[in-house]
Amino acid sequence: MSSASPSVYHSPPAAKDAGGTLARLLGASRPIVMGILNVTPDSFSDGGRFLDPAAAIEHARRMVAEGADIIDVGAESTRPYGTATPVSLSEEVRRLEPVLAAVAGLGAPVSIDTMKAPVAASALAAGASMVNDVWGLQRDPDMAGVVARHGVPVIIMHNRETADPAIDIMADIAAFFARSLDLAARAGISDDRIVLDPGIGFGKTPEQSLTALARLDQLKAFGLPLLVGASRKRFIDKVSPAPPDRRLGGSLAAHLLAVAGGARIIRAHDVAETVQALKVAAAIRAAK
Ligand code: HH2
Repeated sequence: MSSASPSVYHSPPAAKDAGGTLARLLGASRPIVMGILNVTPDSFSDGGRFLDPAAAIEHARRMVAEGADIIDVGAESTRPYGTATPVSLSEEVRRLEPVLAAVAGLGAPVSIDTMKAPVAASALAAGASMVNDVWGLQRDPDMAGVVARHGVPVIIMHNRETADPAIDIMADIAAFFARSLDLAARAGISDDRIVLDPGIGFGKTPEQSLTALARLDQLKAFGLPLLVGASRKRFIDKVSPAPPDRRLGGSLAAHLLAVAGGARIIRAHDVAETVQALKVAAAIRAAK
């Protein structure tokens, strides 16, 4: 990551999380909804729809109005199911620049979905207040340092280069988290700023994604909040064939069960529907 701009990358700690963004969010007794904003041409379900900054900002505004607690902004598709075109550092920053400050001004905390430390640093400087790393601090050796210096929460997501149907996926996820948590501790990231995510659809067969959802409660052993992002993912298609934009029912089913299994944060494309499903499930539980 030598192409990082030193002025941005080595910016002093901003004590971004001085107000305890994560603690405040998790203080709510209900599940937290993270709305997805993909400023990309090629995301698997909505690529190209929000590449235009005005469309992106409008979509974020709508998600906040619909009840999103966090907006997760990404400018590089992770394409768990195929080969995304790698995006250069400068292109990723260029896509984010016209969008981040405006989205951060909408009132919901913004997380930056990137695996590149300089992109995270530049996004934090532009108004993001959380980092969402789909490689759990293990891809870019500078990522843990950036998170620690800015004092922000980080989402550590499990990932693998390729799926291996022969492995015990829960053991793999637990071993991955242990490595990530070690990196976090060495960098000085405190536990109260860490969220764990099993990475539904990432380096997993569809069956392993189902297993990760079914056994989510095992991950509670880490004692950290859990995030699940099952929205529109391919395992849904394996159970009930449908293209990505017709997987809302499967997404809601997965997310309701994820909450029952211990998820505190749900990452979703369809915010209004997700908020409604979570509210109704909670009302039914409360009426018991
Ligand atoms: N899934 C995607 C991207 N980022 N981050 C976390 N923490 N958890 C996830 O499950 C997750 C994630 C993939 O979804 P999407 O952003 O819609 O697609 P793409 O990566 O193609 O932009």
